Amino acid sequence: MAFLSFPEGFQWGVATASYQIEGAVQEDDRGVTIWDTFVRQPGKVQNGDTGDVACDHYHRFREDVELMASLGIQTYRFSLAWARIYPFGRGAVNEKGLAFYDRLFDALLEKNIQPAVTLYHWDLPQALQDLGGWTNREVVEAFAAYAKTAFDRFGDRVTRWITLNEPIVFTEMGHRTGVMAPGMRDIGAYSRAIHHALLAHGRAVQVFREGGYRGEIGITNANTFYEPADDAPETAAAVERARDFDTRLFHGPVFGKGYPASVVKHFAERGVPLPIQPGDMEVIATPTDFLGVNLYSRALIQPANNSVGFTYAPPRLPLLPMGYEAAPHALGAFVRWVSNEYGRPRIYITENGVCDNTEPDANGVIDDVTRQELLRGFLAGLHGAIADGCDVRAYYQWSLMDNFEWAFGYSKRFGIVYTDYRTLARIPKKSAEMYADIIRRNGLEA
Ligand code: GCO
Repeated sequence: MAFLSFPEGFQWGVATASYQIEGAVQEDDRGVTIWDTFVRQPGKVQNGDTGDVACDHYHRFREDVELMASLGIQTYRFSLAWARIYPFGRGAVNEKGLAFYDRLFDALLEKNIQPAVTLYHWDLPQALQDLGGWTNREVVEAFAAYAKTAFDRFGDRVTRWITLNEPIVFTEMGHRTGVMAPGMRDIGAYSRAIHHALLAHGRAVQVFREGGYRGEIGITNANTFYEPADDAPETAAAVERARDFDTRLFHGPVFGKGYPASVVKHFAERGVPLPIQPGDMEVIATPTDFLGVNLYSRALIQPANNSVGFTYAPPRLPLLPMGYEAAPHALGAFVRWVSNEYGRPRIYITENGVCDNTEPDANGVIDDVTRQELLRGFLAGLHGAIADGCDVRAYYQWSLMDNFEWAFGYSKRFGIVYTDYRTLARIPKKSAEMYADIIRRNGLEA
């Protein structure tokens, strides 16, 4: 065992998102969102769970900030609920919604916790969905206006902005597979949503630059580290196709490399070309300051005779309750790959974590050994990538506390703090103690 020391100034954080923790969905004139609508459709969310109460963070945020301070958390990534600020997505701004986030920012800064703010973590105002949501180009300007309001109001206290969380997930699962809000199953809707989401990102970055706000801005994507199931050259080609349809689809345009040709062709051949208009690609490529990386696992890839030319091979590592493999090597490996692919950008690990459903034992102790073990493995890998020259400056553990895990409802626990959904008590798990220790020492034994 050696002590792996992280670079001086490396930041340690935790992450959450509005719909997953806030609750209070009807309070202070918050507007209805696509998730409020989706959770009410029978069969969409496990056990019929909703985010109506969630962790009740809206009322308990002071307690949550105290909790973070007690763990030594240095930076907190969370999202603003667009519908608290613009209940109908655009039009009249809701002062009460802004005031809630004012209170939260002030509480964080009082404890010296740096906010990192995601503008969009999937809770689109329903009024915009009624116009077609991300499939309608009009949503792009609504997003840019909302972003400007956030920069104007909070820019004195927020210096780290993330435009979108995981467009790969909300475009595909929301519009093609339908397992997330708004639950569409339409490849044309998927194609339009991809392009409009990227355009909205680019417009927000433009607004940020033009306004001369302080701080930095970037985008966060979900990533899986793809590995070939065997050594065949066809398998290596399949891995590249998987990367095209996932990472490169979103990172390519943002880094000025455009959409991968294979993806452009895929949509065009199906009669649903990406709706690119002149000038769009320049907007999307407006330079950002960092890349947000979310990573939970890896996937083994093999060639397939299907529309995309690849498929997942059977897993070989132990499975986590989410159905994917426990693959701690994936974080460092992906960071190395993405760093090389895009010219060594500054990277923040905006999410990494483990689903571990351990319940309290007879003494009320929650010894989440799987999470602790994998967390050590993820961080050891990340340390190696940094040692190799990858410019990673912060790590956010997903999540501060167990919360509403989208279509899985409350059945999946990702927190380092346990949420007792009957009493809403927060109970730090063993992993929280471990994380606090890592933060204190700016490193770990591994
Ligand atoms: C995501 C989202 C989070 C999830 C987390 C665990 O990455 O899908 O950003 O909202 O809760 O990833 O699955």
